[in-house]
Amino acid sequence: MNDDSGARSGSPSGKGDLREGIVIRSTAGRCLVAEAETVWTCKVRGRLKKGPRQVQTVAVVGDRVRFLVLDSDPEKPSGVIEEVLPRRNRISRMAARRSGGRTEQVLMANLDQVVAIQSLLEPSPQTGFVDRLLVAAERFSVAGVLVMNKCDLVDDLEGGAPEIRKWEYFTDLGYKVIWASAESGLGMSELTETLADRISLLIGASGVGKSTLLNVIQPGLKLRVSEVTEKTGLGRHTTTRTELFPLQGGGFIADSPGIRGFDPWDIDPEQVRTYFPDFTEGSQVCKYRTCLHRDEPQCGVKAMVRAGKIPVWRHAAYLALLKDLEERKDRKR
Ligand SMILES: Nc1nc2c(ncn2[C@@H]2O[C@H](COP(=O)(O)OP(=O)(O)O)[C@@H](O)[C@H]2O)c(=O)[nH]1
Ligand SMILES: [Mg+2]
Ligand SMILES: [Zn+2]
Repeated sequence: MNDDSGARSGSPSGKGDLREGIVIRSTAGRCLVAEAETVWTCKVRGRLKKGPRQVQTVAVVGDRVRFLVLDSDPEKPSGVIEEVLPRRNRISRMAARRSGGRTEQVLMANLDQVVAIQSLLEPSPQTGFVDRLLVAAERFSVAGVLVMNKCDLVDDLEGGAPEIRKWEYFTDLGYKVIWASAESGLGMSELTETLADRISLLIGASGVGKSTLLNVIQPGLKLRVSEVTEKTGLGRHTTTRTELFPLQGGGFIADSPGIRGFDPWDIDPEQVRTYFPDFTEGSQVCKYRTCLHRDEPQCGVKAMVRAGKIPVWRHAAYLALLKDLEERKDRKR
């Protein structure tokens, strides 16, 4: 995707060319920028780094940037980032500063979707895991996708054991659910299509088959892929940096050990109910506008649970998340 409109000097492929690419890695001194099949090593133009801003905050992973070509030698392609295009969204966490107070640390920009991966068996789905990940998707206004792997381990997939049918609830809520098996190939083309031309953050517990799935889709792709801990579904804070990996068919997979589980997403307990789209209808008739749908009287959401319109497990997942976020907030005080 060349754009010569701002180029300073002539040649279409050489020095002075202005191009557009996506930042796939950002470190203190420089960025790696993917443009078509080439990965360019780029510095950031000094004027973009006004005040205390560092390179990492000027251009983060996922940013679309315009860069000036310095060297188009395929052995060492390099350039200078001249412009960071407006971000569609950003994922950040509030990091504690030594001086006190908190500062925003942007982990990545322009995410298209959160892909929650779990297996039907071995290991069985973690309670609340998908609900949490989809809250994250709502929080950042990106699509939520659910991949149910290891379908080959279930005898009668269509026939409908209740614990399998349960996941169709998310389809009804408007999320994409992919029934998959890295073993049999089920859902692999749907998964490939879903990942194409998008920036996707994949998250799953250890053992659900993330590496195997990616290896089927693109052999040789070496990713860690965000894992959540078995016990709580919450990730640990790490400072390991985010990176994007280009897919052959276009698109990128975000590998971000810093975005595991829920830690960095900074959601207020009072806010979390707004990220359950199925609660919207019931909450209109709650007696209290500030109702957390927990112990309050005349709660429209609990009425819908009693009427069987919202599953008990879904409401329970909400309550567990609410409690977690409250405890987390207390600890931070
Ligand atoms: N039966 C079955 N096993 C699978 C499937 N996908 C992965 N596995 C197995 O599950 C185990 C964990 O897979 P792995 O990709 O390492 O999981 P990760 O920890 O999420 O990266 C391995 O023994 C895989 O062979 C699948 O679709 N069906
Ligand atoms: Mg793995
Ligand atoms: Zn309520």
